[in-house]
Amino acid sequence: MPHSLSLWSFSFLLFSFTFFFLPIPTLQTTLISPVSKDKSTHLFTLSVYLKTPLQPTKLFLDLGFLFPWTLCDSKYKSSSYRYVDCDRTFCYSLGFGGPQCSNCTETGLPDPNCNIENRICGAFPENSVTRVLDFDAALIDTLALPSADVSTKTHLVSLLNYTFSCAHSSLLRGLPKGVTGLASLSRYNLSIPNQISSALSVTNTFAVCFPGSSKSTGVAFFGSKGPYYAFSENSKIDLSKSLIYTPLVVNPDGIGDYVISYPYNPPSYEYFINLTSVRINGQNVPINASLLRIDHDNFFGIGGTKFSSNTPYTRLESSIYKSFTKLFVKEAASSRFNLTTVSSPIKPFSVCYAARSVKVASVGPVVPTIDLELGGKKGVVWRIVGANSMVKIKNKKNNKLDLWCLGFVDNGVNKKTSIVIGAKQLEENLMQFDIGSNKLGFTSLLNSSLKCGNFNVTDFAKN
Ligand SMILES: *[C@@H]1O[C@H](CO)[C@@H](O)[C@H](O)[C@H]1NC(C)=O
Ligand SMILES: *[C@@H]1O[C@H](CO)[C@@H](O)[C@H](O)[C@H]1NC(C)=O
Ligand SMILES: *[C@@H]1O[C@H](CO)[C@@H](O)[C@H](O)[C@H]1NC(C)=O
Ligand SMILES: *[C@@H]1O[C@H](CO)[C@@H](O)[C@H](O)[C@H]1NC(C)=O
Ligand SMILES: *[C@@H]1O[C@H](CO)[C@@H](O)[C@H](O)[C@H]1NC(C)=O
Ligand SMILES: *[C@@H]1O[C@H](CO)[C@@H](O)[C@H](O)[C@H]1NC(C)=O
Ligand SMILES: *[C@@H]1O[C@H](CO)[C@@H](O)[C@H](O)[C@H]1NC(C)=O
Ligand SMILES: CC(=O)N[C@H]1CO[C@H](CO)[C@@H](O)[C@@H]1O
Repeated sequence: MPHSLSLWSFSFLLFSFTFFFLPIPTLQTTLISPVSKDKSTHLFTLSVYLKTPLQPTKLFLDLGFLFPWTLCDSKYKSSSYRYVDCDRTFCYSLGFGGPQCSNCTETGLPDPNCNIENRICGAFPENSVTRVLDFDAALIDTLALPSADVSTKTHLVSLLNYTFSCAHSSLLRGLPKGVTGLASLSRYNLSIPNQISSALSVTNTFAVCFPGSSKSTGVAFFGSKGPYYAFSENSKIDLSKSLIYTPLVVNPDGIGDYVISYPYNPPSYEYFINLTSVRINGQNVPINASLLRIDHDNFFGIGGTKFSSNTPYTRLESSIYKSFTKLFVKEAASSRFNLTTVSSPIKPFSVCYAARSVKVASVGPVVPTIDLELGGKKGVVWRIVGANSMVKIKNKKNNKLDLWCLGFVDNGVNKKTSIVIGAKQLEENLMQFDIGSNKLGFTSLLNSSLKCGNFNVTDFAKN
């Protein structure tokens, strides 16, 4: 059984890196990484450079899993990688899920110096989509990302001590085609934003814009609270100025977030927000309020609302799903929209309309707006319009009647988190995760002339 993560020792490790080994702190450094949408899984990828010499690498972008991992097989060629010598306490403190030592024969890495007597730190990487767990080695190698600084346009900034887990190719099953690992953007110490922040002494903040189409490219900015420049009609717009803020809530109970289990209960490293009510076309969705709160009483952290980039559509607890869809259907039937559901919706959805009966405007299908009201300052609302609520389905049956379906799914009962906001609902929003001060900044919608593609980032790791 994997053991727990010891955080004090890990901070000690970073502490020593920070104060004794760091290169001279740079000026304001914003790193930029392309974000793309996978056509078949509807999940997102992040492009980075890895190894020596640097190789463009596509990773599955995950807001939730603890630490990054990468395929280490016979094709892993790099002159700069190294294992971490095993000392049980040290491996434990590294934070890859246990004090287990591994040996070099357990990874697929070709290692001419492999001596099975050389014990190295192990790691427990996990596929957050399929929830499959692996055991492999912890590895250190070079990660590099382009700098946003215009004066150094083609300049790459390197992290020489990027620390991640190796994984076997079987762990890639269920992830977008072409990816060779997972890019963790969680709150955990080993996530990519956290490693960038400590290695370069920059703010522990990242922003991400998930593209709404596999034909365009979005962006992730690391190490900066702005500016985030987008380009529209010959003008340059700093979108960090349009952000509105809401607190990021820390779920005190991380239990159940990952397959790996801990003998004690660390906090969740996922991003929760304080959703207090949901309105459809201005009408309140009746929700049992206790489902929206995180219940710490029994140390299970049940309830509440989080973001997840490993589920394509928002998942709602059953009773919420029922009242949500009921109200949506009622509002959509009102004279303003005059929409009647089809009798045979396409799974996993339950509310669909014939595409020809739905008008489409610049911000997507004209349907009732969904407002998520968030805690904190009054009036903070995350508005979901048609482009983010409806999914176009090419229907092969039923006389090829194309449909627009409400892109939310029933998550059943007894799941840890009541509302899991998925990929579809995150698209074409700029979201800033300020991990250092637990704040989320967002722009409710980029409009018809401004989308994630307007950050003008080119995906250098196209398959
Ligand atoms: C990376 O780690 C090695 C070994 O611990 C250390 O010698 C080196 O200075 C570190 N480099 C950076 C840039 O932190
Ligand atoms: C190294 O790992 C292999 C594969 O898991 C295992 O069979 C072997 O016993 C290990 N060797 C040592 C010395 O621990
Ligand atoms: C609301 O949900 C809580 C937790 O699931 C449950 O204990 C309670 O009975 C529910 N209240 C109503 C009125 O349904
Ligand atoms: C509503 O739609 C139905 C058929 O979809 C149509 O017969 C009716 O005239 C429409 N009503 C209004 C007020 O547009
Ligand atoms: C969520 O917001 C409500 C209403 O503003 C507030 O009473 C509650 O304390 C907040 N919860 C958290 C966890 O911030
Ligand atoms: C889109 O949003 C940008 C930034 O908020 C604004 O400058 C622009 O005028 C908007 N365009 C339209 C068509 O609404
Ligand atoms: C950004 O991309 C758009 C569309 O491809 C192009 O028209 C514009 O010139 C680009 N702007 C900059 C500053 O690169
Ligand atoms: C260096 C660093 O960021 N360490 C943090 C790792 O995570 C723990 C628990 O969240 C923090 O207490 C440390 O400060």
